Amino acid sequence: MLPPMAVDARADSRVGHGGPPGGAGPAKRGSDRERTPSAARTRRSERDDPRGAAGGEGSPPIDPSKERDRGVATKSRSRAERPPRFKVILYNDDYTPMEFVVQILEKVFGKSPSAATQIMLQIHRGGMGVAGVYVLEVAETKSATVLRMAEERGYPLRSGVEKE
Ligand code: TYC
Repeated sequence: MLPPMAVDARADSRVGHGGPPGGAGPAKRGSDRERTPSAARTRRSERDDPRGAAGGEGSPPIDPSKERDRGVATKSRSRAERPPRFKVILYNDDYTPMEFVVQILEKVFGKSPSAATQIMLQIHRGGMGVAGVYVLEVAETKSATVLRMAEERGYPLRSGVEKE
């Protein structure tokens, strides 16, 4: 017999199941529960902020003129700025063995065997697929590694880099 709380938690964990198609992997019950409980949200009463999303993560409003008075650098760059990301794309061909593509996805892109197989099949059926997303330099290095490894074995596997 489950205590009432346990029953509630299980009901909560079913909320918001909207993963990508084909995501038939094991359900991450733990993380679902962390993300969804409304109880956890209401507990944060100190962040009861009527400004909502416009207030930006509950940080106090910053008056740029005051910042200048205090000699704080105020270059107008957004706090959350991050370098652009680039997709490494693999393209299908008729000759590169499936096992080799799976190996590449595991070794170069750090995919699990099952994720690597799914991505490879997606490329095989759809013509191309995303092996991973990185900052430009990393994406280019990985793409070059793919081409070199394929070339070494005489496979025509192609890869490229595209802005996300
Ligand atoms: N189409 C290839 C075959 O049938 C397999 C393959 C998959 C090749 C993905 C390239 O990026 C690729 N052997």
